[in-house]
Amino acid sequence: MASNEIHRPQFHFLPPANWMNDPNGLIHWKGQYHLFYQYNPNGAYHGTIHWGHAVSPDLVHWKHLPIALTPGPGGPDKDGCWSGCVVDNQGTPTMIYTGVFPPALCIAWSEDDLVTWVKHPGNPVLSPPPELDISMGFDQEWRDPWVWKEDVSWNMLIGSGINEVGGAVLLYQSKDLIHWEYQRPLLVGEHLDLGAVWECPSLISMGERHILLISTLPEFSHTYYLTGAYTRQRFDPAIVGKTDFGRYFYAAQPLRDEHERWLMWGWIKEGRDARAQQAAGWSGVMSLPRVLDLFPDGRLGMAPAPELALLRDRHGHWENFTISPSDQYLLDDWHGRSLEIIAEFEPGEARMFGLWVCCSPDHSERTLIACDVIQQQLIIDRSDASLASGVDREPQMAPLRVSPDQRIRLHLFIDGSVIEVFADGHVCITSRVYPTRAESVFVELFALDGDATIASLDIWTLKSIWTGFEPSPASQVQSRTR
Ligand code: DQQ
Repeated sequence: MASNEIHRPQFHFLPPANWMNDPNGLIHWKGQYHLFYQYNPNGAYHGTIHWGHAVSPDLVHWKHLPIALTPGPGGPDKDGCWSGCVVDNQGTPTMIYTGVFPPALCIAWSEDDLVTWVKHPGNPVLSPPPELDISMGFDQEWRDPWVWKEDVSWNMLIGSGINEVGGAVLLYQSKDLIHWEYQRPLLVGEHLDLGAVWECPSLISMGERHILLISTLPEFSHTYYLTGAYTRQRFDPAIVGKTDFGRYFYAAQPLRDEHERWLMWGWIKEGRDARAQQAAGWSGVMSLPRVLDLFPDGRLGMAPAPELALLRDRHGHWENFTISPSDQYLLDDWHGRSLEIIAEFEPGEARMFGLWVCCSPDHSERTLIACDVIQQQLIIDRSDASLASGVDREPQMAPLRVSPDQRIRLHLFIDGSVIEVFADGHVCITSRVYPTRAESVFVELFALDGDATIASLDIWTLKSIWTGFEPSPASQVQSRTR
């Protein structure tokens, strides 16, 4: 199998080829999940950004649809159709997105259930407010609208940065999605130490509380969540946390589905150099859909969508066994590049315990996923993940409460070069590894400096998402070309 194929995910969404970044315009429309995304049809690099489009009946199996938005020569989006959202405007799906350069708010709508889009002839409908000292980056840092309706008004957040102040989320209002009035900053980063610019903001409510999501520059590696209260155009954050500690999960966007769940996807960046990305012909992967939840203390709960169980194939299950430092626990019948593992550990005497994944039998390639009792951390160690050069190897760490008598639940997905780990329902690390050897597909369990117990262990091989799509009548209509 060519290395391009062994690293290419089978159950994470990505376009057939070329570059993908942020999820955009997520909407559950007439029973179908629509995923738009930042897409460059001209190569595996960021440039000439279009909106790609895919649809799913079940959150798991996806089907590619025609490109939804193309930069318009001479228009306000001539240099790219950057991120934004889609709302239901009294039955008309309406896109609010960022044209560049300079940044400008653009609108488009669809009259055929989201397949083709008509750009508003009056675009751009809004530009950055002249009264703010907006910082310069690509151009003025002002983009990525997030829109929702409250009573009779549309509200909009725009990500921005203010010189000498820091990241900012700006609040606007409109009656018709076309005429917007700047209200005030919803939040500025003055005392938050979360970077100079905030991208891809979104605000969602869960019960009485609200969660603001922002992705921050110049770090360009984390989507943060802020839990707090949104009242009278102000947001007071009480808790700040990371949606993912891995530095690859970025520009996350939520979706309220027809089952009244909040779901979230993020762009998973590559961990290999630009040359390798271009040689592979693809770059960027969409995360698995996460179901969001709010813990009583304000932390964001995140779990892989239960629908992903549709992908499960062969299954192994074990209960109550001890893992000792002196023994090797190779799950040799359950190996592969597409795996799901749920492991419940009782730490006991062990100082560290967990799994080796993507292991070659001689251990020349392997990746450590471990809980560290001393450091109170979840760790992914990629020092030996790949024999290739030009790939990321830094360790990834997340704070995790680990005590000898308390069970820890790790839920893992391994998919080509993507690893997603969910620990105890709220700590996530997304990783990228690029093992070179065909046999780097094994999983081993381990404990260090003392025994640990596996209370239960489940492992499944997973099927590809590109088979088994059952188009509903709506998506058959959508599959025609423009
Ligand atoms: N990606 C888009 C921008 C956004 C950034 C451009 C975040 O709209 O701010 O492709 O990754």
